[in-house]
Amino acid sequence: MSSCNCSSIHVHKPVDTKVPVESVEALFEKPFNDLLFEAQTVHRQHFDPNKVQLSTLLSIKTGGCPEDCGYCPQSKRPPDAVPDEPMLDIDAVLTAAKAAKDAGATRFCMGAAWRGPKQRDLDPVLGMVREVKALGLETCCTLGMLREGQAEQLRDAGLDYYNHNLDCAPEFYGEIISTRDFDDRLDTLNKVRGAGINVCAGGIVGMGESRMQRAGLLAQLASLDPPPESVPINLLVQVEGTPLHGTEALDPIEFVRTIAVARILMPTSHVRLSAGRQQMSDAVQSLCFLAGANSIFYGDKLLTTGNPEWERDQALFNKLGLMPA
Ligand code: SAM
Ligand code: DTB
Ligand code: SF4
Repeated sequence: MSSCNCSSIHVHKPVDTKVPVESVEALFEKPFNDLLFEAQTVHRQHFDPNKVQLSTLLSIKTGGCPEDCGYCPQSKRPPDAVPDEPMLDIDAVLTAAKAAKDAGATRFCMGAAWRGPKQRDLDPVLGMVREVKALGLETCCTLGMLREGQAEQLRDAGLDYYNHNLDCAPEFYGEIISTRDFDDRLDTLNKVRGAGINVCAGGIVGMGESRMQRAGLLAQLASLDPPPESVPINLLVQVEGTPLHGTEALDPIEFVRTIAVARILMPTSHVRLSAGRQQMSDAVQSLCFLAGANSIFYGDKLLTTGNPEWERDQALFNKLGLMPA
């Protein structure tokens, strides 16, 4: 399986997966109430339905990325991209991590706008992982593609989770990114799994993909063996200047369906309602929790774009009787 740069008119047959795409599509086709009931039933078999895990993000190296991911404001290709900034120092990282812990987060996720870390980039990150972990937080990193031996170094520093998203179905991939292919992503996930680090892998919807392609993304994630412990489902945050700015918005009900299908396919994974929450009403977020989402990014910033303020999330949790896990 490799990426394809052919035009969008060319229709690809879905790639064969352990979990067949057709069965995933059949879930998407169910009446909404039946789908949500099934998702909530599955959810209750494995989790406390009123608990939500809180992860806080910090961009430790922002902007100037050589990759061409069409959704991303940190790629240096768009003319008004986020400027290239130096890596944060350890004190800034620890200040942010302590604030996240005080606000109730249990996991701290450090992201870098890299294709992948060079050894001289990884060394300071290992120190950050060690010290954030020493604060009593779970640690997560998202640094791009990993080379041989890097996952083991991260594990030895105390990394609990590595986030690396498949982003979209293989059939759609070539329309979004040309600088790395789908198999490169699977390869990094294998390295993470092989080192014994928990896998955090999800994708983005609302990029103009078809329902079949949303099903294709979830079929790929559910076919990872074992499935990822953590599955972030991002709704595209449309940033001006990025190639995907202006894409037709995804119907919120279809987004809720995506969460429900993820929950049914990966019953023991944490499904994270991820990017896109700032633009979402409380009602749509509540439906996502009913559909089985049991994790969020918590804190007023994602990497470079906004996320609901702590106070708004606390008010929503109070309204719904949700508790931090
Ligand atoms: N550079 C590394 C990489 O791409 O692997 C790590 C950081 S990257 C920003 C992490 C993930 O954020 C991407 O894989 C993508 O799924 C998500 N992401 C980036 N920009 C986004 C956007 N505008 N809307 C939604 N998700 C986005
Ligand atoms: C994930 O799946 N979503 C997060 C995290 N993993 C790294 C990133 C969302 C980024 C949204 C755009 C931005 O803030 O730059
Ligand atoms: Fe770079 Fe990651 Fe953004 Fe792609 S998603 S442009 S690799 S920062």
